[in-house]
Amino acid sequence: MEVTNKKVLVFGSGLSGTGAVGLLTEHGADVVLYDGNENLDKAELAGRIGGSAVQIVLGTFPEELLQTLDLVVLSPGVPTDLPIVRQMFERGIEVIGEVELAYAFGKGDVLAVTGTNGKTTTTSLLGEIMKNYKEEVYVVGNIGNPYTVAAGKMSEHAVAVAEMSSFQLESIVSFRPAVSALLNITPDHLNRHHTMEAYIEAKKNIARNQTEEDWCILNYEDEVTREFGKNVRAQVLYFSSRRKLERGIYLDDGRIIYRNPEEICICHVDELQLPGTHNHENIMAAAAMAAVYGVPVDKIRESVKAFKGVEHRIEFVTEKNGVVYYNDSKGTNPDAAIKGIQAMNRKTVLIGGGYDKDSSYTEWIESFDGKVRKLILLGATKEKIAKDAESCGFHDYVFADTFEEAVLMSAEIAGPGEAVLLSPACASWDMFPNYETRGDKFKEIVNSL
Ligand code: UMA
Repeated sequence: MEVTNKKVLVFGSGLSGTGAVGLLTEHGADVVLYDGNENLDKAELAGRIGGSAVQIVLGTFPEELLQTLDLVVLSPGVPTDLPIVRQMFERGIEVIGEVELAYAFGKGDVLAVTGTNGKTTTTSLLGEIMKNYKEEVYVVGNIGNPYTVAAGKMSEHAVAVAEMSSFQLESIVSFRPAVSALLNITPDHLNRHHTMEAYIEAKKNIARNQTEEDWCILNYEDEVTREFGKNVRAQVLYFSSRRKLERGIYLDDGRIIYRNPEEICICHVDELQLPGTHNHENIMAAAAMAAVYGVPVDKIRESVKAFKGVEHRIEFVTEKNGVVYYNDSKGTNPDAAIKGIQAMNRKTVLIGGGYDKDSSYTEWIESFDGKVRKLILLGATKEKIAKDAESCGFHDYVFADTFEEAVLMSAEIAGPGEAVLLSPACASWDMFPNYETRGDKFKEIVNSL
């Protein structure tokens, strides 16, 4: 990709936007950084991008700018159907996502993970396995490290282990991972993608440019991903937590077996530090990705056994007065939050609610299975969840006005032998910049009890 002396607009000034500005200026582009939020501090932003000669535009988009642009780089949080983005497409301006830009400039191989849930755990573990095997490994993408920042540093021996969201995959053009994985697909982000079909299509983009030389790892127990396997060009390897596969990676009587084509035991689930079938699936996916890439099984085994999991995902915080506290702030959709509930082995006071992504909460409430003694609701979705709870015949909920109030309430309600679980089934964006800040706040309050 040639950007020298080209006029490039970077849309969004968050992590991805500032990463993209850095990469573009390094390659001699004439960059304009645009953000729709007029309340941002220009001086602070200029400082963040190294005080470079980049023009910063905030607030309403000045349409006259359109005629001057050669290329637009979208941040993942910017919807591709915004009227101004549509105008860019209509005018024939090249519009790509931040991931595509990084891919164009990055060197080496990419191993990419997507799916509705389990992405971060799988990506983190794969990152650990790769670091155990190779010198130059970058763990990038939705996990919180913009790919554009790493792209500028990569040599041809580098491996990028990339967590890819549907937002990021929506705007790729030539992004082609050597190994991809699509872990599972359940409804999420429907306010952005509008239909389940559009969400699935975005996810499938992960394998769009792969060829017969590449590999695609898919979940045999998810109908969408199983069917998808029939249509990808890459070599497919399935994982399954429920059956033995002729070729693939699967659980057999508690043992993780990799069979491609010879049969090798990676380890027994009792040797793992992460509980739950969903985690065994993530581990199988990461192990399979590494194995098809050529990592020796003993390296994989070592990393898998040492892996302790991810912060904010059913993370044990502390025990106070006989109550155990778990932070599952990463439970940002009903399906992820169901996994949180399933992992509890005692009566639970659950804190839920947050940003509205147009989800339905009935399946989540049905999964409570007598375990949830009280549900504390907060955020933009509290009324909606309460309505779904009523329709499911679950009446044990209360409302909290603030996050702090919700946590303090949970401590008052929970008794010895019980658990408090923050697993909101919603994104945090109505109250926090991200789920990490929400989880950190939870831990801070709990630890100060
Ligand atoms: N903005 C606009 N107009 C819009 C939308 C946003 O101007 O219509 C501006 C905002 O004012 C803001 C900036 O864009 O200043 C934010 O951009 P962004 O939302 O793309 O956020 P980044 O900081 O660049 O973070 C993104 C990912 N965020 C989203 O996809 C929403 C991060 O994933 C990712 O870690 C980061 O890039 C680095 O790759 C977070 C996430 O919540 C964890 N992801 C979603 C999820 O996991 O469910 C998809």
